[in-house]
Amino acid sequence: MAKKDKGKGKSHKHGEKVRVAFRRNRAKPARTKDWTHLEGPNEDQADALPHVESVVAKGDLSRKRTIIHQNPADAKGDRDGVVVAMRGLIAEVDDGERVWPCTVRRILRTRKIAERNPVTVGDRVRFSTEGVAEGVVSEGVIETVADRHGVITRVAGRRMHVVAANVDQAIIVASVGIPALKAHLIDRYIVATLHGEVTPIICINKTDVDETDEAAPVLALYRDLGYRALATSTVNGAGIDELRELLHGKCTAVAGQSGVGKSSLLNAVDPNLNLRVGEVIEETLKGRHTTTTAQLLPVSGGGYVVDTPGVKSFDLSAVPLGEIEAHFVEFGEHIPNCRFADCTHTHETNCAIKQAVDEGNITEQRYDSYVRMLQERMA
Ligand SMILES: Nc1nc2c(ncn2[C@@H]2O[C@H](COP(=O)(O)OP(=O)(O)OP(=O)(O)O)[C@@H](O)[C@H]2O)c(=O)[nH]1
Ligand SMILES: [Mg+2]
Ligand SMILES: [Zn+2]
Repeated sequence: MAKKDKGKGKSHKHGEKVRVAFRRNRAKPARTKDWTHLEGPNEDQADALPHVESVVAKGDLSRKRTIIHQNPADAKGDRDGVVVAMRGLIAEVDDGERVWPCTVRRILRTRKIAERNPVTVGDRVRFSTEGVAEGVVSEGVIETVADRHGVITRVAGRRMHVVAANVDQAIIVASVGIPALKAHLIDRYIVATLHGEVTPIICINKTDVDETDEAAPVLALYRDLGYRALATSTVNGAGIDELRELLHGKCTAVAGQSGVGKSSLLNAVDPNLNLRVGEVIEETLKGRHTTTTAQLLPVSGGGYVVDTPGVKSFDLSAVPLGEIEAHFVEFGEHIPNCRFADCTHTHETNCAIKQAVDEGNITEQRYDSYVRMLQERMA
């Protein structure tokens, strides 16, 4: 597959054209490679799917959608791909050539019922396209899903929803101005992220309107805890280069309240992403949920991002109660010194955590966050 000039691709605007071009691409015969070693609906085998890394720019219209190397169908018409978006029950799967709308094999839906969604954005899947008509709602059927690492989970009502899978790190975006900076919310995102085995990175956006330098102490706090924390502005460009560097070669989910500027940040990092951003609405002081579904996108320079929709409240019921303390890194060294092995660090006497708070070794803010999360779960 001949590589084309990447710069050339970047000079073109995206839009509806992207999809049209992919449909045209279909005409390409692509059944040369031997994938028989991956045959069969076996999850262990599916796990051996080639690791998706390289972004091969194949010309002007494919940059946004080309997320895996060339990956022709095997003799049975099965292909490997990555789920780039979910539209209801339809998974949009990119096999490196084009995006295929796929349904999920019933057996797979049943097997993964506990997880609520058997397939989510970022999943590596094997799907069959044989005997499926072109241009209909679904053109393929997902047969297997590779084991996941790094998941972003959220609870919708009473059901667990995996927003994104195979994520290495999450940029937790908060903002100064509107919406206002809420450290407690950052702590909640950190706990949720660590629970999913994803590395959190804290980002405080809209620093161009930070007249009182509100971001600085918050950034300092998280840096002290050992987290990467950056200040950004899509208006004056602060921190954008640093953010771009952080995304390089990784799969990064971008999470945070609606209106903090997640999509704006991604557009600043890579203008070709051309994501929809919200309008400024001063009256309501609330985000408008401009991004409505998570989608996986390659960023120029290498790496992938999952832009996620903001949520109003962030439910932590996916995290077992006893696990919460483990996600407050600074608690770790003190916990063994609590008098009671099952100390919850709330009402107990001789609690090393409370003592550390008194002595200023754990901040009030972090301790309050912990207590709030615990109380909420016990209510
Ligand atoms: N002042 C200022 N405004 C910004 C900045 N970044 C984004 N905004 C504005 O914030 C608003 C929300 O931006 P979005 O990028 O849509 O926010 P989002 O986090 O993607 O929101 P959802 O998709 O609803 O979750 C828009 O009006 C942006 O113009 C910034 O650095 N400074
Ligand atoms: Mg958005
Ligand atoms: Zn304790």
